[in-house]
Formats: sequence, C-alpha cells, structure tokens
Amino acid sequence: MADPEYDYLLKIILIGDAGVGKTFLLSRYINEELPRKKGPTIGVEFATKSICLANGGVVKAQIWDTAGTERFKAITSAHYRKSVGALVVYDVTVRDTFLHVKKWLDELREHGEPGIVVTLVGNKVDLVKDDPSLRQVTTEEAQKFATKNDLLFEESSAIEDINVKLIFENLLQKVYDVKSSEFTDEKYNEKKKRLVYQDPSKPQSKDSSSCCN
Ligand SMILES: Nc1nc2c(ncn2[C@@H]2O[C@H](COP(=O)(O)OP(=O)(O)OP(=O)(O)O)[C@@H](O)[C@H]2O)c(=O)[nH]1
Ligand SMILES: [Mg+2]
Repeated sequence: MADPEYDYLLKIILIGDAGVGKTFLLSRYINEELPRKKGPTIGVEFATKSICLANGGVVKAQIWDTAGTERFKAITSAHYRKSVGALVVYDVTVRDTFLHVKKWLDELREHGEPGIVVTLVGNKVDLVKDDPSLRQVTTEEAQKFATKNDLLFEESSAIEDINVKLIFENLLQKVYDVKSSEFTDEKYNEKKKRLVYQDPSKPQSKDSSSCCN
C-alpha cells in the first residue's frame, strides 16, 4: 500500500549502551512484535513508519537504530547528522547504563544537530514490576536528570509493550510542533532545510490532516 501523504520526513536516532533494548523498542514500535533476529546490532539499521500525530500533522519517521558497542562508534556517530530527535535509552536494572547517559548526550552535542529533541528512556520496567529489588535507577532520579538536561522522560518495556508507542509519538509530536512553529517564520527557512528532510521522491503535501481526521 502506498504511504499516506505526509508533511515531513523526520530522522530519529536511537542511542544508548549495548543491550539496553534499543532494537527491541524499535521492532515493537514498527512491527508491533519483538525482533525475529536477536543479537547485537552491527553498525546501524533503519526503519520507517508514517504516523498521524495525535495533535495534528502527519510525519514519516525514519528511525535509525545504532549499535551500543564502542567498536562501531565511528559508524554510528556519523548517523547523528540531520537527526531531529533522539531516544537515549538505559536499562533501569543496570545503573552503569544510566550513568553513561551523560556520555551519550555529549556525543549528541558533538556530532548532532543543534536543537535536537531528546527523550530519556528507562527500559525493562517489566523486570522491576515483579522484583523491585532489581531496580538500580529510581524514576525520581531519572526524572530529575531529564528535567535538568531539558529532556523528555519515560520508562518503558519493549517486552510487555509499556509506553513504547507513546515514547516515539510524543517525541515526534514535539519535533513536529517545534519545527512547525519555527518554519512559519521566514528567517528560519535555512534552518528548516537543514533539519527536516523534504523527501525528494514525494510531492509536498498541502493537506496535513489527510489521515488524521
Ligand atoms: N525484560 C526485558 N528485556 C528486554 C527488554 N528489551 C530488551 N530486552 C532484552 O535485552 C536484550 C538486548 O536487547 P536489544 O534490543 O538487542 O539491545 P540493544 O540496545 O539493541 O543492544 P545493541 O544492539 O548491542 O546496542 C534482548 O535480547 C532482550 O532479552 C524489555 O523491555 N524487558
Ligand atoms: Mg540493537
């Protein structure tokens, strides 16, 4: 089936330590199931999805899933370019993965676009539902860190499908809202060209609510 018309093609990037569940989250969101192929991501992979946002607007998300291992750093950081949104994922049961979030944010600042919208995601909350003693990062601590660093924040489970859709679509909505308001102003036209892909294969849609109403 052909894609519905969309306003923008938005590049989103998934980063965070190895094993925190980036690939599981992406597969859950895109395919509504867990990945058939298990194991660490080699380099980068991407998937696309057209979405009618809750508050209006239609976007095509191009979501890049990166390898968390240091070995692929040169390849993955090259893909930060032109990303307008990022999910920085940690595992709520492994404290080090949360402590490394700062390093991932530094990477984004170094290689990413200014003004990128970032969501901090504490994954694997299903594990702490049954056994709260497994939790190594409290919700309060992560929320405080997110507020201080101007990040959106949510906890998730790819396995039990908790908050997955909400996380991706809140990020896309925020990117859409920020960019749409900026783009109404003439002087931001150059920035628009840099931050938002205008898909060359598609004529620009005039009606952004074509599949939202
Ligand atoms: N309990 C639980 N386990 C999860 C969840 N998401 C992922 N996992 C487990 O974590 C393992 C690693 O998940 P991946 O999605 O491959 O991790 P990744 O972040 O993509 O890792 P790299 O590709 O190496 O960077 C999986 O094999 C699952 O067993 C979750 O929400 N809950
Ligand atoms: Mg992966």
